[in-house]
Amino acid sequence: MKKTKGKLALALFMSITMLCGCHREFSSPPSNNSSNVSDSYSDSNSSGNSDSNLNSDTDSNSFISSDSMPNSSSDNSGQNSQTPDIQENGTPVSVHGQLSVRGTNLVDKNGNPYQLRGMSTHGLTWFPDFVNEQAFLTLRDEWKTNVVRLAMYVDEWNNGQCYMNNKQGSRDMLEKGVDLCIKLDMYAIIDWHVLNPGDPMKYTNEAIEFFDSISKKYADKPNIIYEICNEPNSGASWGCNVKPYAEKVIPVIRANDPDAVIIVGTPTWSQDIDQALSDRLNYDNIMYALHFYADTHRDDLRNRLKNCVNGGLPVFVSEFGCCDASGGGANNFSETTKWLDLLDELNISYCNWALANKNETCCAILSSSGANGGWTENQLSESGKWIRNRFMSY
Ligand code: IDC
Repeated sequence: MKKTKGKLALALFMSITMLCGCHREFSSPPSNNSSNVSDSYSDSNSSGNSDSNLNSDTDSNSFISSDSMPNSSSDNSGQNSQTPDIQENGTPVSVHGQLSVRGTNLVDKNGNPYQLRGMSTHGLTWFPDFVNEQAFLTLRDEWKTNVVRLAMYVDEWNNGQCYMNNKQGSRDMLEKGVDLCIKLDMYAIIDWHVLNPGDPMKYTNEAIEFFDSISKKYADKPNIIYEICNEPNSGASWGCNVKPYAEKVIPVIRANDPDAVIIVGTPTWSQDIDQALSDRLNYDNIMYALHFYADTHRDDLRNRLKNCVNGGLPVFVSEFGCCDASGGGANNFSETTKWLDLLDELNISYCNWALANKNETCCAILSSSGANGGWTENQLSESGKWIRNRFMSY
């Protein structure tokens, strides 16, 4: 009798897992060879070139055409008129306070739609120099941004440059960044930068431990937004991996900080927001991450975004690049303009990758320039110049 029951239970389990596809083996995660990763970033919705050189030396001056370059007086066409100016009567958090999610909108303490716009750091322990007060002040007062995304790589292949290899160092850098944002009255996104491994569940226990302690520490600060898994990939699916992971981590944050906005990454490097649309998380104040790299991801992904927002999904573009999905190749500013105009129209917040001076197309600062803010135009990369002008055009 017992045996039959056991067999029945096993059969039931097998059929359920087969139905939801959760029994599936993952394709192997990105190897320790960065060029593999870049190839795979660019695999879906790709309609453009996908140069896989991660450490590209490409300096893409020649790809900029003046008419795709925003400036302070134009290129406002797509702006949502409901979106208030960032610097209205004070600095961002004092004016807008605790943010929350209403329908598809991020709203401020008064319930008005509010758009966060800003830079993402590169890996915090790779480019620690960029976490300094002058740099953040420049982003706030000159670039007119209101948020900094603090990217803490969970597990990478460069020893010592990620959380798993250097928990205390990563945590110290992250807190330095959060404390600066608090001091400067900006919003801060705490990004658990899952990239390797692609399945966020692999470090669920570490994530729980980390988010419990960080959300305790900053529980009373309206500045903080939590991003619990940057980019699930390598076959991690919404139903079998990301959602179950989120259902473990979200309650831990909620127990300490009941109303913080939480961003949840989506499968295929945060492109498959449609998987989340049909199977939403049952918590308030959740936003779903969509990431794009403008020269790789174009109309297909924009259409997916429109459909999902029409279907009621609150989306946050916590990372995008003007170039291709490897972070290299050429910038494509006309596609970036299409993207950002759409985001403005839909009141979707966005952060640009990356505040760093690595010799890589996506990095905003030239490698010959320092980290201390006050950058002049000729200290910025083509991408840096362009995105700064876009921020300043609001
Ligand atoms: C890239 C960095 C690059 C680094 C690489 C591997 O720009 O310097 O060597 O990661 O760690 C993402 C990721 C983001 C990537 C970026 C560009 O979230 O970590 O940064 N990208 O490849 N998703 C799509 C592109």
